[in-house]
Amino acid sequence: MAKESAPKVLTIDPAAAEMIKFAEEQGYSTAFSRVQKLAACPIGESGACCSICDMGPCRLVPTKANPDPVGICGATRATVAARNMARHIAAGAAAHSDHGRDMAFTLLGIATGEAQGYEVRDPAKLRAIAPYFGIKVEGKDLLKLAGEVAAAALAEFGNQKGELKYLSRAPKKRQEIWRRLRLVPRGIDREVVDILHRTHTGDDQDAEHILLGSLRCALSDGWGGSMIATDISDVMFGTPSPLVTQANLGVLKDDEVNVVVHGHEPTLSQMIVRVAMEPELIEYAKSKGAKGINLAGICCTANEVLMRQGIPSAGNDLSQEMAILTGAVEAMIVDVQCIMQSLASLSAKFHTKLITTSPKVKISGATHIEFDEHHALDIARQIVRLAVDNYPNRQATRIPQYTADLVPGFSHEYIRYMLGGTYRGSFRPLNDAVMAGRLRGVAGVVGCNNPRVTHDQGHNYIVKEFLKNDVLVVQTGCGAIANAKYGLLMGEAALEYAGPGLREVCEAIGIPPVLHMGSCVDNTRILTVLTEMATEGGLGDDISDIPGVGIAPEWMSEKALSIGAYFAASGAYVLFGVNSPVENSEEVTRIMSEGWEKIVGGKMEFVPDPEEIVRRSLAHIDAKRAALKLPAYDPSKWGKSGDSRMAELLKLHAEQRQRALYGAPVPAE
Ligand code: MSK
Repeated sequence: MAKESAPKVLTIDPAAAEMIKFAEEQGYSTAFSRVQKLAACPIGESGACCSICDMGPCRLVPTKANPDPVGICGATRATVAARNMARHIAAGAAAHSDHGRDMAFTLLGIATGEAQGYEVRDPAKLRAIAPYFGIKVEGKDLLKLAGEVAAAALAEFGNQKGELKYLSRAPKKRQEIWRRLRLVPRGIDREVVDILHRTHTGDDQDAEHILLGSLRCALSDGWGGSMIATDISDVMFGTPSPLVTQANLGVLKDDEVNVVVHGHEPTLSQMIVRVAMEPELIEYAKSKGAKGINLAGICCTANEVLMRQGIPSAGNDLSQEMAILTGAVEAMIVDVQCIMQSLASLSAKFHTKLITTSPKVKISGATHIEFDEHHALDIARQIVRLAVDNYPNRQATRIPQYTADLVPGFSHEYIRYMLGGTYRGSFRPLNDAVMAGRLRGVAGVVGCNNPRVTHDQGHNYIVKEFLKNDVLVVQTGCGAIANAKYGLLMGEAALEYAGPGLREVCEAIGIPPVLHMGSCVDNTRILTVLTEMATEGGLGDDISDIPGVGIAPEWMSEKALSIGAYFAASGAYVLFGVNSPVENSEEVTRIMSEGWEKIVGGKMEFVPDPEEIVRRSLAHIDAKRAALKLPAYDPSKWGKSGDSRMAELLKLHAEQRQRALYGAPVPAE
């Protein structure tokens, strides 16, 4: 039977549902309407299409008459699926890493005095990362050090031989595995090019070998480009620590100029945050009849300014069109990645100005104001002024009145501090909680939205199941916002959803049961947490020993595949929802799961059913506990600490909040 192209329920987000209904009534096209008309290509979806040369494209679909088809050149289903996967991973690694490169260039601009408006906001982080690049800190002033770190980071892209410097941050045992398997990335650009070369027609035609190459490329993202992006962003804009802010479309304001930043790189958005607070621009907005300037974000640019300045998020990936449908957005400013082309035609139906800003990204129909860090403040002012000028053109608005509070900003530095304190920062309490069984394990639930499955439902269901089972959850990207919208990133969520052991941990430390760790590039913060856990003692000596899993329930981007692959290569069990892009080859499916597990200790599986994801995850966590000879998970031992009356009151408060937000205890699953 043919698969449905769209889920029966499009979203669990009441704000998005309101906008979808409006779009349907008015005949506006959105991802939610297009997915109902456009079924996924069954050949491409399963990795059966080879289009890398002009003898094809060849569709390697098995039939009764030809159960094991090959391409015109003789390429097997395994080779084709592996090549496609490797190319996806290389594209994802390239996107993330290029983001890191841009951050390094801006840091260099700070050092040379050419990056207008930027500064080193976190000197301690700069001093902390310099030694990884082999740079001595003592006796150097900040700008000199910034220049040396930026130059060393940029050199990592062009390295031809040797090892990426950040690999030394991984557990020793992990580094040995990589060296033994020749998985050590040499230079970031070199590994991306290596994949594009070896997957050219007539090159590498051994599925296992192609996929090993893709792991090396992914590692150059996770322990290279993305980690550089995270670190240098922290240096320039500050290392995040918890603060309170809000998420969902209700953060847009009816009486203010709404400026929405969308994409990934924080360089321009940070300047927009700054200039939107300038009295002259606020006065200018007032002169146009608005009460002020309201900033909000979408996707990971949102996460960048959310966790550092508390700028609210209007939503995740599938909310980008919804924001325009409110009629209340004067300007949507986009940089790179995850920007739907449809924004141009949709915004043309409203007064919204869609502004592209990256030298790499233009969209027909959008206004292009090219970003250049040498004139960042001037460009940010020009853009905000343009948004203000557009306010008088606003027609009727329909902002769905849904918002939820969240506490983002759990950098690994903050987690270390909150667990131990200023003078004895440590991951010991976290390891102790896992060893005792208060925490059954840990999970990273990350990644995108995908309209082929119900918007936010996979994230929401899986996270709640983990909480119930005493699994501490960390999140990044659109997954974090998916759960922020339902109050799961607040302390009260521990009382409402957490099992007894996890609740005790949250009460003792004073944290939400779901920790927001940043944007997609910030998955590297999770690598650092896992490394800290592995080296702290008591949970083995490698990431592969830790009772933990990584999940991307609603993935859609190539970056997600790169993230999954670098976590697997680092020893983690990674599960993807939605569908399998290698389904057409049992061999490739097996290599990426059992095969990788044998050699690198981590694996990558594609499991569309969220219940099965939870089942496999918990089984894996329990097996890792058993391998470490930790006590079997027993929730009946926990939950007797704390002030039970206070817990009741807080639970009541949490229920009232949910009712106030959504009119029902919890949005339907
Ligand atoms: S934005 S890559 S949809 S997480 Fe980072 Fe969201 Fe996925 Fe884009």
